[in-house]
Amino acid sequence: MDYETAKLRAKELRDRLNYYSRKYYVDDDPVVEDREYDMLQRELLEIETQYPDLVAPDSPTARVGGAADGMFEPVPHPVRMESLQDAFSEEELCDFDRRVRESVPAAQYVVEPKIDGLSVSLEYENGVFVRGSTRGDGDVGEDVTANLRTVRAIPLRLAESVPYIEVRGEVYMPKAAFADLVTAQEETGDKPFKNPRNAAAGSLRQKNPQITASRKLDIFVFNIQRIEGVELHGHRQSLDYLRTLGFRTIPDYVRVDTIEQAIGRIREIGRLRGTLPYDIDGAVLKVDDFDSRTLLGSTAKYPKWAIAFKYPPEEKQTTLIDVEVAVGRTGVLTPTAILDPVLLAGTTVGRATLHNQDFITERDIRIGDTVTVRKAGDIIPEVVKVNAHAPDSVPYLLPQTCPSCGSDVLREADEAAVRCVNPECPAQLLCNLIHFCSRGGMDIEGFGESVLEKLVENGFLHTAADLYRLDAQSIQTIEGFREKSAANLLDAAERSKENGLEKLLAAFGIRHVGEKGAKLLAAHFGTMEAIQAASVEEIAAIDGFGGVMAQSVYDFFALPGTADLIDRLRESGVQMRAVQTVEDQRFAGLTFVLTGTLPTMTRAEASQIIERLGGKAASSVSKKTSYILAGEDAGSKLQKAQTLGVPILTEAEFLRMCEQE
Ligand code: 0OX
Repeated sequence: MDYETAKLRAKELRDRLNYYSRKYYVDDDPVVEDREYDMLQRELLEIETQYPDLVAPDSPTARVGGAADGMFEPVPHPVRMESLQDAFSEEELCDFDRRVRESVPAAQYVVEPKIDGLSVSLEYENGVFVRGSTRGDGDVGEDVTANLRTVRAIPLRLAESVPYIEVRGEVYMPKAAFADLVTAQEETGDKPFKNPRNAAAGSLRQKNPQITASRKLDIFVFNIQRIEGVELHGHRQSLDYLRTLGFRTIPDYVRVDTIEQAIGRIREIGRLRGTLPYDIDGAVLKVDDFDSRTLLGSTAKYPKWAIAFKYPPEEKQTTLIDVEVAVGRTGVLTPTAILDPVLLAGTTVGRATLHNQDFITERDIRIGDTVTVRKAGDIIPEVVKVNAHAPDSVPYLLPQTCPSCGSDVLREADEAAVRCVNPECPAQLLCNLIHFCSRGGMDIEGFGESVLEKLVENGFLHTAADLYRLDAQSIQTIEGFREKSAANLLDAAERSKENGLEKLLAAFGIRHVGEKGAKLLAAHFGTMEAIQAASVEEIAAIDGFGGVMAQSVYDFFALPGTADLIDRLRESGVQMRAVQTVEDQRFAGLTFVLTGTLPTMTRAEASQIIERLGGKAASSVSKKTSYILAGEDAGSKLQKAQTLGVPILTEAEFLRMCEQE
């Protein structure tokens, strides 16, 4: 690749990886398969190795993992929580072995499964659990002690009173617990987690430990980071010792003498993968002997004595029997392949997403085709390719009319999605109602999918405004509802009337406007009337709003049914003023990055002040950062800020900026 092409590609890769990484670590909402991320990251690394001057300060290759975002107290890791180098083929494992044997000719390895959860550190003083933290970027993590205390498998007191020990393990959510959680989330209309790893991460980074406690997390411990008063010589020995202390240690590990045996074991773990009660995303190969590890040492990021083998996503061939088209809340027609069921990565797969018309056309997927389906780390299977078309088949086209209401569908020029634009479409109505009542919307307890479905079916709900006009008698016509349960539903609806403008706007589910956008809208305009009267330009002037968002808000309020919906909600007593208007916006347009320990306040408190004054608290430093607020032991972020010339504030200077004039 020539320099100019490499430069362009590196920029594209950096932007994509940074976006994916933010979705994964900050929003707990991954948008690509882990393997795709790994592959893109590797491509970027290769370009950067070939052209070192293309290494940019914001390169995702320079970062190990999820940077802290100030929600929890920072915890430095004196012994770095290193990440693992990846291998995607057996050949790469042999290369690793060759490198190891140059320094340690008789190396023995331990092979263990690689649990797909999140790494944590647990510290014990005199045998008592005193602190638990996330890995963060490897040097500094976040204090999640209260949440980790709720994980039953973590001993709060060890069987032996060692003066000091810090161990590392992987917190994960068993597959069964994940399935139950998703079912419950679907019932309550909450956005379900995409995979067990995400569910574990979301559960651990909760402000309320009671929520973490309800999530059935588990842990496997696999490393001693620091220890006082005990001497250990090898990995296997240390795992045995950890078990005697009362830890749940990494299961199914074996010690081998050669790379061939290691590969054999790795293949075996790969075959077992689907039958395990937890997700694994690979297998780890580690040199057993500690002196040999010291001899091999580490690079800036990872130890040279260990490597992670990542399994290719499992693929199977099957027949695509039919295509089912559903209509979502925003009217988007989503095609799903109905498959002849196949066993894939431990579960029977009978459906796979087809995303949209472009996806189908690019692969020329037709009904009756023999297709390859894949299920990687994620839960949703996908059609990878067509192996053979069915005889006499024709290219598949999404219907031209809505499968729910029969209206014509539309495809906007710059969009992949085909949508039904009939605001009264019943399929959309149900999805809209589910969203309206969900936690992210008006948070009306009891109005889950099945209850709403019955209310719609029985003709009690035609718009969200009807939720506030229900009576106990109508509800009791639904099977399973008695006086008390009907009254509970009505109470919940009544209570939600006081939620305020912000929740109501979020409940409308305006395209491109999530909870954050609703908050900004409410804070900026203060009343529903003001928003209804606003022009696109006035809406676009809100800091944090883009043109697409503004247009979408404007379009929503211009829809024929919107004014009527709002009037009817108002008549029922639904409150439409912003609960709290932001008056002082002195930090509007400014982005702050917090790092290190501040003398008097926590980072969460500082973030709250910044946001209250209209600013943004971000997790990583870039050219767009306005200020870095640095406390004691500020690490790499401070260095990066210095290189980029970002102004650095002490807490005292920051507080001065916040003072009332
Ligand atoms: C896992 C896992 C993660 C110790 C030194 C570098 C990585 N997810 O199951 N990490 C490690 O090892 C650390 N082992 C594992 N089994």
